[in-house]
Amino acid sequence: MALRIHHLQVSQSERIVWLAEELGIDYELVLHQRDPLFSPPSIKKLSEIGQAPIIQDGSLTLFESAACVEYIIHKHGNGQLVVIKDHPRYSDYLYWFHFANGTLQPHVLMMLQMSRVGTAGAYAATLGERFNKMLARMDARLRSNTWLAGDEFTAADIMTVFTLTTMRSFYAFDLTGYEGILAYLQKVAQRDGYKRARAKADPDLELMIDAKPPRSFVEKLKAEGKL
Ligand SMILES: N[C@@H](CCC(=O)N[C@@H](CS)C(=O)NCC(=O)O)C(=O)O
Repeated sequence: MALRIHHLQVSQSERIVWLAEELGIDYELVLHQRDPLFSPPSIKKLSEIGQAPIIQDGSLTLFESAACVEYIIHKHGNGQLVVIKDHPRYSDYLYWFHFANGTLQPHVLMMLQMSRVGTAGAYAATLGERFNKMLARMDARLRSNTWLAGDEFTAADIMTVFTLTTMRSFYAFDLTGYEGILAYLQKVAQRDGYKRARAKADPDLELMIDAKPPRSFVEKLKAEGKL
């Protein structure tokens, strides 16, 4: 059985489809639609937590974006798209790979939850300030480097782009002024692997690479009478 990738549409499992396309590996793609906002039963059947991404390889079922990315790279991708430990950019690679899901994505989720419960005040202000600093650090990095780890496109980029694009349909943030990040997103969108992944995984989804945030996914569901 080929590697099977379960993608919940409009979600961070887009990373795994993108990775498979960049590596050019053989895989079977299984698409799952949100129901209407959260995972459908087909995902819950595979994971009691009910979150994507999920991959299956023979008798193995694996969850968690970073684990899936590392597994696929090493088991199916001949170790491509990583920076090896003796390379001068090794620590840059490690930092940006882990920053994506260790800091950036959880921070955006925290701001999303705070906005839902309507919490304001000093804590929200601190989160906002810190987030601007995160974007500024990434922007500075991308103004002087083609990709996050340096000259080469790596899995650190694959881990990061969801939060700057699709995630903004769940929590709107504006990228105006972050010219390094915006130029980077343009470059990402021109990659053949990214184009193929979007066409297979979320053909109807806009790219969300502009400075202004995209339309809210929740508002879209409401307008369609699904929520
Ligand atoms: N840290 C996990 C997070 C997984 C996660 O939050 N997945 C979301 C997609 S963005 C999901 O499955 N949402 C549907 C739901 O929670 O029901 C990972 O990177 O795999």
